[in-house]
Amino acid sequence: FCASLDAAALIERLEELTDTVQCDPYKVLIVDDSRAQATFTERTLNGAGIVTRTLTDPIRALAELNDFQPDLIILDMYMPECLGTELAQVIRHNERYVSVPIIYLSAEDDVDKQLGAMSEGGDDFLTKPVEPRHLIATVRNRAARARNLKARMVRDSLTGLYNHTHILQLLDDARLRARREQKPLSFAMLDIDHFKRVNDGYGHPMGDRVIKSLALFLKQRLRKTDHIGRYGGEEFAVVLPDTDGPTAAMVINRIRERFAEIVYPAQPQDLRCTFSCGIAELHDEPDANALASHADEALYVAKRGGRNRVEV
Ligand code: GH3
Ligand code: MG
Ligand code: MG
Ligand code: MG
Repeated sequence: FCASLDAAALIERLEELTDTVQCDPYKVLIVDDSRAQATFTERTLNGAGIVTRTLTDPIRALAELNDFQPDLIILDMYMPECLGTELAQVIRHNERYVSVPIIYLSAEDDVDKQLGAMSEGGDDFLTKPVEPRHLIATVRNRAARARNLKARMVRDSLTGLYNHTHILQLLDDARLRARREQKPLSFAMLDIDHFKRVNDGYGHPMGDRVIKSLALFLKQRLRKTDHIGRYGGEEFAVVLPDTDGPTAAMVINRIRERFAEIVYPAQPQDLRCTFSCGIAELHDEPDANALASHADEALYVAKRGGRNRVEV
């Protein structure tokens, strides 16, 4: 990157990045009290390049969902601990899993019972023994559609970054992991300085270009393991796992300096922009919101201190 960047080229690159197709293998959680049945399902799906994890004890399903993050769930109907339909309802009560496809796989051949099960949180009902190609096609189609929908739901359409809700969810996941593994975690909030002047002086489309170019700048310069979100209009949020406050400040400061060098060609004169940033390092905050409000306080200090700066 040279000091004066061509904003149009930047935005083109951003669109390329946003469009990159996800091609990780689909992940399927199988819940079945019969080991033999589960093994058959596993082998069929694994043979088609689908990754599986199996639970013979449905009680562990919720913990496993959080850990494995499956694209789809295959549920047995009759298990000693609980019915498949009961488990489906518990899963559906969790906001994060309302749209994960649930497929029942059972020897139950009474159509009324099958329809009843589908009305209680399930999407499809396959009868054992299932034709392998039928199972694979059902899983692939449902998982593909669900993944596509989820990708849209969690992203901001202007920048392709994670949206407000999702970045806070990722922050909370990262917070729990950091606590468990005794590792540092930082959360950064960025806000473009005097952005109203950009809109007022150069028009809303120029404002959008600046927002997009900062989004791309962050994507290119942060690590793959960092999560970047558009927190609000011209506000961004970054989750930095394994990173303490001073290190996060160093990283964002470098980005801040380079971002301030970008020149947006415009009339009557070229435009330059800066941002301010507040960083919070995880201590014992009970949830993501508490950590976010600490970052917000630091951001306020950065603004009060004159803008174009990073505060921890
Ligand atoms: P400060 O340095 O204190 O942050 O000043 P500011 O002007 O950036 O302050 P403020 O946060 O009040 O203004 C943000 C402006 O961003 C207001 C709103 O019109 C504009 N904005 C919000 N979302 C968008 C967007 O998607 N596109 C454009 N072009 N402007 C937006
Ligand atoms: Mg069973
Ligand atoms: Mg703002
Ligand atoms: Mg602002």
